[in-house]
Amino acid sequence: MSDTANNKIGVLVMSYGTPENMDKVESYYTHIRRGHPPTPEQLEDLTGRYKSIVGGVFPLRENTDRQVAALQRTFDEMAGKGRFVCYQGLKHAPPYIEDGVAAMAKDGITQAVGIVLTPQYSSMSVGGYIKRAAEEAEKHGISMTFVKQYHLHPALIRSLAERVGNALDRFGDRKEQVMVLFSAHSLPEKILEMKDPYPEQLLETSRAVAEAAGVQHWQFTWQSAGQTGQPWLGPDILETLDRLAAEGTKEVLVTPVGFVSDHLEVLYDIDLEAKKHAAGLGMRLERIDMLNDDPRYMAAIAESVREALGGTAE
Ligand code: FEC
Repeated sequence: MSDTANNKIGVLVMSYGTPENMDKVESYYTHIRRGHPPTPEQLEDLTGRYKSIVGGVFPLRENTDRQVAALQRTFDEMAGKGRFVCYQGLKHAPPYIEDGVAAMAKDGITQAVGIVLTPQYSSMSVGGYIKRAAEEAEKHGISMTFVKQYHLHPALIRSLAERVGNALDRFGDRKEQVMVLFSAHSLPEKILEMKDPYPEQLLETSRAVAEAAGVQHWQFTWQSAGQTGQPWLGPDILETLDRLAAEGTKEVLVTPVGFVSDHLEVLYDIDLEAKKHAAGLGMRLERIDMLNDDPRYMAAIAESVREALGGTAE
């Protein structure tokens, strides 16, 4: 890939997106449902979940902003100011993926790389982001390449392993007994027929983190499955907790390896729902701190972007 005339490389940092405020929950939910508005019950349920999470209603927005700013600083330090320029593109809320690509074009960018703020690839998640960005880039004549996954990047694994170690210390002399439960967002079961790499990549990340943290007792479980009437990958974390409790497990450390930020699926599904469920079973449940703008996570992204350029950004 050749350098651009103005020598700048655009980096499209893509993330899930969250409503801008409470009034936008319905349009956000409708976008997730590919244009089908939610029923009043579904809307009430989602609004209720946003209302009950701590730290403001939409922490993902601020976290994504912080991640993109931190990534820009990382690139500036790594390659000199102005060589890489980061743009944000969200899947389900403004600024949408297409807005990010259009902003690059407006700035005269002709060469770009796209990366998603989730480490593992699935055709239903990352594949969807890439498709939209690639289509928009083509419209603007931008030559764009993508990082599909970075689920085994050494800096990512080290960061997650350190978080596991720190969280295990909270259990004091019980830490050897703790079951480390790696988790990720479920997807419809039909991805298995498509030979999608998502489940295997999640296991690879989990295995590498467990090994780096010296963890013997670990399992993987799904979380946050949707209510779409079709079967989703399981077991769900609540079922896994039931089974672990029946087997005598008393302490669990949830380690979400498919998510990188504090957001609804972590702050509600794990911190409120799963924690309450575990307490009802007489278990203590803790969670690792999320990566957010962790410098090593930012370095993992920046290095993956440079690798995707095949060394032309030196
Ligand atoms: O904090 C926030 O405001 C947003 C949190 C959030 C993240 C997230 C990540 C992923 N999702 C993935 C797949 C699906 C599929 C459906 C689906 C539905 C929802 C709904 C909400 C939601 N997701 Fe999400 N997801 C987040 C939030 N997700 C809200 C709608 C109501 C609900 O089910 O709770 C089903 C779509 C359909 O109906 O057809 C599929 C995957 C990820 C992780 C990768 C990524 O970040 O892109 C996979 C964060």
